Amino acid sequence: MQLAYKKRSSDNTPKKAWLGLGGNIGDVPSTLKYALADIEHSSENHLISVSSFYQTPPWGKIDQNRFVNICCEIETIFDPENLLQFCLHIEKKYGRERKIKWGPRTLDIDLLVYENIPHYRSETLTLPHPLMTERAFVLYPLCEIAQALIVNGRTIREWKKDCADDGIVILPTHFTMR
Ligand code: PH2
Ligand code: MG
Ligand code: MG
Repeated sequence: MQLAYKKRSSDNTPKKAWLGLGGNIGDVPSTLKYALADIEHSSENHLISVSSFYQTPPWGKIDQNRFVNICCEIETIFDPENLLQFCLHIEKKYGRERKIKWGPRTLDIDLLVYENIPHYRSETLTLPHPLMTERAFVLYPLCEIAQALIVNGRTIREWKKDCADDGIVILPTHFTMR
């Protein structure tokens, strides 16, 4: 009980947070579905909505396979640091290895935005995610589930308008909660 209490956000009420998930090694749509199920089945988090699945060209380091990316909204009782640790734990469960910056990965889960904390910076975490407003692979899925969310003074819909679509394709895959 003590541990569960310590993990809670400072005022003890669930907070909304938005996550960006992606990968380009293995059967990524399946990995993403398993990761979403793990989030939903954890006692600290509740899945609110999930975007479509997007096939996206590699960004930043272009000599690698295309990615599949999604975004989701959750309700969480974790504070930002513990939510990040939870995300890293799920990444590891699905074989994440950290070798090359922006390189190939089975699963990446990035904490994008955390409700009521417009800006946050520690050694391990910066909020909002510093590159999210430049990345079509984040803005396209995120705009589906959070178009009016304000990040750095603009809505996600406005950020997306300024972002080239990059050849992004919506996949027929869906996540359904069971
Ligand atoms: N993640 C990166 C680097 N480049 N490109 C795409 N399309 N999707 C990603 O998730 C991605 C990327 C580092 O986190
Ligand atoms: Mg990332
Ligand atoms: Mg990451």
